[in-house]
Amino acid sequence: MGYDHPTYVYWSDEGQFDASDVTELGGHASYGVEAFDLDGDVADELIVPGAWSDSGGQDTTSHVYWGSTHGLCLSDDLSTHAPGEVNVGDLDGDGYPELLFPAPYGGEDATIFWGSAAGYSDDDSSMLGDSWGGWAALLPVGDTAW
Ligand SMILES: [Ca+2]
Ligand SMILES: [Ca+2]
Repeated sequence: MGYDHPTYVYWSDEGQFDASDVTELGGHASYGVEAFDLDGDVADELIVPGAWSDSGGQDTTSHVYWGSTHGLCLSDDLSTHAPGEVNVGDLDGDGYPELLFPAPYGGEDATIFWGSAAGYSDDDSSMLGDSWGGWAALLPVGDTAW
């Protein structure tokens, strides 16, 4: 059984949905999808955590689909460990939110992707360094005052 199940966005038109007005996004049995305006341009981005790899393993790809007035653009693809969900918060106060993906199944590290004007990438990320730190990463970080 594969886990290559996409994520669907149904677009509304004045509060009405039409089943034919749908966008299929990459996804891996994702749940815990978040909409958040990461770059402050008013259009929300869609953060799609990878729940499982296609083969069911923990090495997953999570996606940030960038919002615009024309819909969703191509994604930043991030290497994660079956996070299933994401937390968003500006941990260093520079105005760019960080993405915190837990690693809830153990044996892997939770990952912080640092926000910047260039978006998000594996090259600008930090492991929390504790194989069970994934559970701690499930705490909300969006309204911290530190
Ligand atoms: Ca935005
Ligand atoms: Ca930041």
